[in-house]
Amino acid sequence: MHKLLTLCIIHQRYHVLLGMKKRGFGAGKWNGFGGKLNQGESIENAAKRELWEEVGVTVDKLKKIGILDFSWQGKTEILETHIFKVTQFRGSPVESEEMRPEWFHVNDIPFSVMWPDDILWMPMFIFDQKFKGKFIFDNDNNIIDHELMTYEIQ
Ligand code: 6U4
Repeated sequence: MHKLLTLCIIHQRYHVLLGMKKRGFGAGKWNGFGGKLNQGESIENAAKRELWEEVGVTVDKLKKIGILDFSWQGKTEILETHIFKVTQFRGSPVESEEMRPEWFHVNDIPFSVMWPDDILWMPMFIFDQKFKGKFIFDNDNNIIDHELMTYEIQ
């Protein structure tokens, strides 16, 4: 089973905005903002909606920077996650029921409290290098196999 997900990280020069996920999938981790698509929704619109719902900011322009497939050993589900960089937004980030936002310096990203794949692709994200890949996790969310490559998304 293939599911489409979005993941948006706001990047402004030396800082990125992450959210502490308060509930649901990945709770207790710092992560970008995003989630599943609603029925009939485009990937970009889903990304914008999640930014509004989870952190209260409005975005006109998104830059797609990566596509990663996440899956788990012994399970058929693949989470095809479209990763976007946001450099301009309106409004100020606010805490929601799902996320507590915080700015981090790019040299001080809390990788030990993030999904273990993030440390591998975040440098490409920061340096605007587009990428694609796949990560396979065990039941404790450790990476057991992965592929990651630079890639020109149209
Ligand atoms: P809802 O429907 O909002 O309750 P929830 O369980 O909160 O669902 P979901 O599925 O909407 O979460 O979104 C999961 C989010 O986590 C997406 O933005 C993608 C992101 N995510 C999933 N696996 C990840 C991984 N390995 N690394 C990463 N982000 C990941 O950086």
